[in-house]
Amino acid sequence: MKLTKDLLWTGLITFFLCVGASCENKREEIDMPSLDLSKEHLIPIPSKMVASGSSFRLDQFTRIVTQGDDERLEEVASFLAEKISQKAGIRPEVNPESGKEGDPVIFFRQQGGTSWPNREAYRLSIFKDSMVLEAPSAEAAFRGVQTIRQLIPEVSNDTLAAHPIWPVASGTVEDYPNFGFRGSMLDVARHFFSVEDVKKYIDLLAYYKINVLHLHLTDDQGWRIEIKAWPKLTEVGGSTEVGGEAGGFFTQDDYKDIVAYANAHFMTIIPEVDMPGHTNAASVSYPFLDGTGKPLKLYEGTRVGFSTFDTRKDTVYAFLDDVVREISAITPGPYFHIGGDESHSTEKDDYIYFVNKVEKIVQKYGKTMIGWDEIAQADVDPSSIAQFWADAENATTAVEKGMKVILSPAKKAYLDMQYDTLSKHGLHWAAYIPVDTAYIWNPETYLPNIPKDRILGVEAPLWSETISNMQELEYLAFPRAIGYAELSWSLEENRDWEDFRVRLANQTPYLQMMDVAYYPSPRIDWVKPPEKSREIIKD
Ligand code: TNX
Repeated sequence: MKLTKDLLWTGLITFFLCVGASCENKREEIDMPSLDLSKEHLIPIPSKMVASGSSFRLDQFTRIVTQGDDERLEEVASFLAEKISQKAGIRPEVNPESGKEGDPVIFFRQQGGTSWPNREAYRLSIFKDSMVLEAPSAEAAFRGVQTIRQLIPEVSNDTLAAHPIWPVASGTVEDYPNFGFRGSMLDVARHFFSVEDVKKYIDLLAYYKINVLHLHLTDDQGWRIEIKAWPKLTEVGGSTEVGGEAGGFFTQDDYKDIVAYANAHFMTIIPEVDMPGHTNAASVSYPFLDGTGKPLKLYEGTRVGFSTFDTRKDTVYAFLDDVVREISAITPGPYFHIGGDESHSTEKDDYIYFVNKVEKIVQKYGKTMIGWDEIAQADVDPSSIAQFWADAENATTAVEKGMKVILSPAKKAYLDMQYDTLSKHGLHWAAYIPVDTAYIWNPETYLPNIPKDRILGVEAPLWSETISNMQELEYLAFPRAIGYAELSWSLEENRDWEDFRVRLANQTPYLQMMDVAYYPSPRIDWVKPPEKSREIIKD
């Protein structure tokens, strides 16, 4: 049944490519090598793979053809063409006018229907002369494209034909994510990171099918997002950072640029404005916001819990209305994160009053509220989401209130925890998290009393008290973020540390190509990337 369908598609593709073109001069038959798809080093590991023992010929004659009404399908095809060109130096044409029979084709076929396991599911069928990526949408096809990228070898084979060929193992991949929410968080408040830095982080995460980037935009040490109605937030509040360096902030245009870049990677940006605690930078900029009554000055240290908004002042909520409105207007994603953690200087009843009021503001601007797990103590709406980081009781309370939970257990998923006592950067208040500890846990059973359908997904936060540049960021995030990608995408029955270890060891060519300063954990037998065999010849 399956085979017949595949044959039909290969025939259809050939027909499509021959229309309007000369199909007479068939190319020489190239004997493609036998490759084993099941031995490829894919991360996250797909739901199902069946190898067929041959290989697809990727070369300078390869074209990409799309079929479907999702207007972004061709954009996804062009994304793949661009990535192939960066890796191999050949750029497949997308939807060319014509093609020659026998030339290899990568076919993107949008297929609706309800038989897909979920929204991001895709099927990739790889034959000798064609590769067929079937998916219900451009978004799902984008996830499949990451699989294709990972299957393309680093170096070409120069002996199969007169021109270089990148053989891709043949067979079928049927894949879908276990969780629809697969995220990381970047703290740009403790130390500021530039638009370019954030874009590189997006590139790296998207390659491993992560689809959410949560930006921690404000904290005691810095306010990093322009609010037009309140310019001092960034002029004053954005002027420093931990250690006293210059700080910085995103203009609204910068933020839009990040959002657009994330969108091009089918990634949702979640903005966080942390409150009512973690608000020193805001209160120094506009002292009427302050609820501590203590002298205010810019803060360059790393303590937490000393600041709070004045939760009983109407002007504070008028201010927050502007902030939530302006940020929501430039955030296409459905979420607004209000922080809500470690408000040690806010009285409990003030805290509850505050979260209740801010939830209404967030809803007024059409967003779903997310907060760190403490927000479950307020009278939160079931549509709001709690992000578990430390207190299992709060997570249970959230679920009792009908809320969904994002899992970010500090002991397992905090990217800012040191790997071990020798780690150059990071903290260890929650744990030391070596690469295996980060991988070996099950999000579905980590917390008792939380059924799977209450878990939105997994997010690995990267707090930035101890990191101030991209190399340091990469040292903490990689390779662990790659493990979290697998933990949130792949099914538990397919996850295995020993197997992951080997696949992770083989990420070196990609990490090296991307110039990632990853932590070379001694628990991984890192593979030395192959040398490029010769200059790539373009036709
Ligand atoms: C706790 S996790 C915090 C952050 C710190 C982090 C450092 C959370 C919601 N709050 O303010 O940066 O620990 O690991």
